Amino acid sequence: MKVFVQIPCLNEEDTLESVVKSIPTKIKHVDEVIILVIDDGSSDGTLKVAKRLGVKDFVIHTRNMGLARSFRDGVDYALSHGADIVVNTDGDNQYPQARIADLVQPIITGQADIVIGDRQVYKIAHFSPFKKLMQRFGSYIVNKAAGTNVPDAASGFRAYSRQSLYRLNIVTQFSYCMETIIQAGNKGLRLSSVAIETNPKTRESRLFKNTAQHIMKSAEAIIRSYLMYKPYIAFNALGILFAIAGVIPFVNFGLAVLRGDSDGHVQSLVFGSAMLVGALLSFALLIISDLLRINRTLIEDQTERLREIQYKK
Ligand SMILES: Nc1nc2c(ncn2[C@@H]2O[C@H](COP(=O)(O)OP(=O)(O)O)[C@@H](O)[C@H]2O)c(=O)[nH]1
Ligand SMILES: [Mg+2]
Repeated sequence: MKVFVQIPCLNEEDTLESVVKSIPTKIKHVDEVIILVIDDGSSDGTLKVAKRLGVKDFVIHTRNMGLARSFRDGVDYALSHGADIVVNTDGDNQYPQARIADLVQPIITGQADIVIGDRQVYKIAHFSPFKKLMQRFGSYIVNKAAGTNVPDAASGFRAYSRQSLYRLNIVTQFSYCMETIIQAGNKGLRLSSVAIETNPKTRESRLFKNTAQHIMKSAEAIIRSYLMYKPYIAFNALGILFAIAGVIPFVNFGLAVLRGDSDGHVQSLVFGSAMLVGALLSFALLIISDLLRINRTLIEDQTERLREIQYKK
């Protein structure tokens, strides 16, 4: 059993040492723990620090390509070097690396495909009440869209089985954390959580400038993933709303005719027709998006098989 612990890094020279040093070298049922540093175009001494600490495996981006891409490239490296499990942790020493042993156990025993470190957000001292509320709300929405029960959907401290990585396709630039859960849930992968305590904050988040931006970007990622898997629900609801809004003025007009005062009610017909056109469009989009979804499923199937061949051990 080979475990790769990948650390995506953007200028983490100050904290990388404590991260690397706290990664356990021996884990029950694991033969080898390999540390993989993904340098996402750092301009500081991240690489130098990593090499000094004895890290031998690297993915190096010559310029900054973002966290989602860093994650994907790390996974690609790990899988092509024979990883059975890939653990992700951050370079800012936010997560307790010592708990990696607990994170991988449910995968080793076959009880889970993906294990997520639950930061127990309500306990984190430096999170404001509003941030805590938003984290809970975000997780609630993700779980609704994924049909899962993950307490901390935004946590980046995770372990993935090799098989689950064959099946996940990260397509958004942003918030791969949410995206992977929604995909995993919809693909029937088994997720579980392990409660962890986070380390004291070492620096501000660089992924988000402020909470508003965090919310906007997370919402965007959730809506996009949702549309990807359940477009019919969204367009069906929209279509029905338009249809109701279209039928009411027609009924109204009919009643007016029966009363004999149809004059002056033509606006109802105009409005009703516009709404019915909206309904028609929504239902047409429903069909198209559902066909696209079927197509995507087929392509994803092929991608999974391709990865199986490509990364064959
Ligand atoms: N902000 C940012 N972080 C990156 C990028 N590429 C890799 N990372 C790493 O992603 C991890 C999470 O970033 P961080 O700023 O701590 O975001 P947080 O999850 O909101 O705390 C850190 O290990 C970063 O070094 C990037 O393009 N931007
Ligand atoms: Mg952080």
